[in-house]
Amino acid sequence: MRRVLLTGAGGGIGKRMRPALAGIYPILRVTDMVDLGAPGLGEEVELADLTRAEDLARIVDGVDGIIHLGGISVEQDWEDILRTNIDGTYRLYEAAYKAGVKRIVFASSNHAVGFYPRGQILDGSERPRPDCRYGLSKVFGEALSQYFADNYGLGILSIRIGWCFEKPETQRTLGSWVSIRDLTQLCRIGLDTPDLHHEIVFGMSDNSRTWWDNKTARRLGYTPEDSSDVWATEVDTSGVPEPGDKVGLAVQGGPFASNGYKGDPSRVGAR
Ligand code: 15L
Repeated sequence: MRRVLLTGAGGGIGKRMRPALAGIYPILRVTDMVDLGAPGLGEEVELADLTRAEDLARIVDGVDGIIHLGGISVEQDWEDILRTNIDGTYRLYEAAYKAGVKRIVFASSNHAVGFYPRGQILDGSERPRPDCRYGLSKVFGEALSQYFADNYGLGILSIRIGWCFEKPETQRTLGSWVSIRDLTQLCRIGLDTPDLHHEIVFGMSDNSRTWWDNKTARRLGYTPEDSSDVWATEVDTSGVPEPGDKVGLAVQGGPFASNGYKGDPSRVGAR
């Protein structure tokens, strides 16, 4: 990999991953719609709107691999999700293929499978169960990744990212927490592993209390350096109350599954 493109570089994860990627690849091209400041050593900065074809063609030009963090990262109206996460991601992949990009790391989310009950162990081979429109767009992105691997020969890693903030605050996020260092390691695995087709892994650190078996990530060489275990006692004794309604508290997606839920909450545990 000579030139790597980081989309969403001005977002919550992007801002922290940008310095973590500094100096790893000869050129890091960072892009977002918001001001990203001056380029650092070995960096190129591009302002771009991922829903504009001309911007897409410009940012993928000369790129070997993409870490695609850009887009909407929470639940939103269908029109916005459709334009940015679904249509925008498809068009980015299409532009990437045309430009000869070989690798993509797709920032999927645990909300692609957020309607699985808490306690059920997932390993990435299960059927999707999105918990909201945002989660549905991540299911689309995983399917898109499979299609571009199968049909166009790109190597793609979909990472179902958990809770990538400084530290976990609830029982749910103790299970899903990932440090920026570990998430960056996973992205590098996606860019650098030889002969990658398409794999789905969980973006989590080495957490003991989790509902995810990250065996595919381990097979690809992932050795997380951080763990939410160091905050377990703090969360047990003084963590914030678990947010969400009855449905959210029953399923892995938590409050994302609560938003706009129209069904019968008593059925969730049974499914
Ligand atoms: C996500 O996908 C979101 O982008 C992030 O903001 C968190 O809320 C996280 O999931 C979560 O599962 O809580």
